[in-house]
Amino acid sequence: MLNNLKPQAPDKILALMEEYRADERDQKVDLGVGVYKTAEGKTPIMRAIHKAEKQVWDQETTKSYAGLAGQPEFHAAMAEMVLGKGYPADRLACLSTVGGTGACRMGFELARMANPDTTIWVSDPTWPNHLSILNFMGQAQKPYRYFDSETRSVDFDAMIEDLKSVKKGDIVLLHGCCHNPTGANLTIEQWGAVADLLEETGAVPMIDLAYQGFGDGLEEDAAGTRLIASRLPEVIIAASCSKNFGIYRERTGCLMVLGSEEMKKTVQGTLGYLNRQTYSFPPYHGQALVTRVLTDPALRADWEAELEDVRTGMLKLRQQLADELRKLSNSDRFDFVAQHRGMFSRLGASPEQVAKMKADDAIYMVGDSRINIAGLNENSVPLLAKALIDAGV
Ligand code: PLP
Ligand code: TYF
Repeated sequence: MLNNLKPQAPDKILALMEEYRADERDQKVDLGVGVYKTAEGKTPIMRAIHKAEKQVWDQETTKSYAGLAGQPEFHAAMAEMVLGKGYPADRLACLSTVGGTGACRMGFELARMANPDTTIWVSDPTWPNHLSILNFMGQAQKPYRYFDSETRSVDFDAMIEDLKSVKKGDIVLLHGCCHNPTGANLTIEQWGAVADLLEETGAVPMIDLAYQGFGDGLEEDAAGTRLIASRLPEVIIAASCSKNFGIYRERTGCLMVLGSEEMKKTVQGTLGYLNRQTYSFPPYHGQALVTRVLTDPALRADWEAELEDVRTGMLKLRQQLADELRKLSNSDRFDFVAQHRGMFSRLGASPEQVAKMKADDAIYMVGDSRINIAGLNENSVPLLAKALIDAGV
């Protein structure tokens, strides 16, 4: 039986991570997988998480099963973080999931249950996992244009033109902030225009929010999501706690579904059903940590301060790289690096140029020339800038 299985193509980003580890050159730079790193290349446990973990260790008295849909206090804390104080609890259903990836998967499953004929519209490009999950599900999907590879900014006219073809009951998948892989994001006015279009067409927005706090700030990064939530009758949000709480391996995420008050009970029941069919109870530990950090004022203040340092550190590296490239290229054509937000920027190098930088300079980036800004430090920024110019980018 098992001989019927065909080899599966590996995840390119995870394969690159292995390749980097195996590279024996002393001077090497990892700009691949989207994991935050300090200037020393470490991915630390955040201070507040570490303290919360000690508290949980001291106070937890059982490891018995907890909630099938997750912990209500986690849902409330996440809803407030994402949607703001005064979020419409009476029409919100929540599900704790296995990371943001699990939230995306469950969101797609929910959409398919609600409308088997739905088409899921995804930005071109998008996070490769979106596409592979949708392909695996056999889910109808269509790309909408998003990125202008000349200016390395959002091609908003093209995006809107493509989204004019969405149908009632289709899903439009949007990145809430810090677009992966491009780094190019919608302005708040553009979010408003997207909301107009969704209202006109009756399509349902699904927002993947994996980097809240990594772009312009915790509140600012939720602005687009909040605008959509305030305007549309039905909204699906897949939030990840992996990056902003630095708890990647704890696999913590939250799927939020806004609908009518009348449907809340059915939606909530369907969400629990989806967990049960897939893995039964979701992981508990990460939920407990995040809830503590968000609800204890001292832990929260410390977490927000550390997250802010992470964010501004990445912005500084962006500015340094843009300045360095301005100098070396004698032009402003790389200024987009300082305008992009989040961990990633798509630089616009060809696959051959990306391969050359890996071979000649031991600089690892994803094949589409996406870099993880947090993989840089003050010393490696000039190396990357020189490598880009030498490669003819
Ligand atoms: N969505 C996007 C766009 C991402 O980049 C990620 C990446 O890490 C996720 C969702 C989910 O991540 P996780 O499943 O680790 O929470
Ligand atoms: O895009 C990234 O690098 C992150 C991490 O299968 C990631 O989102 C990459 C690949 C993957 C899961 C997470």
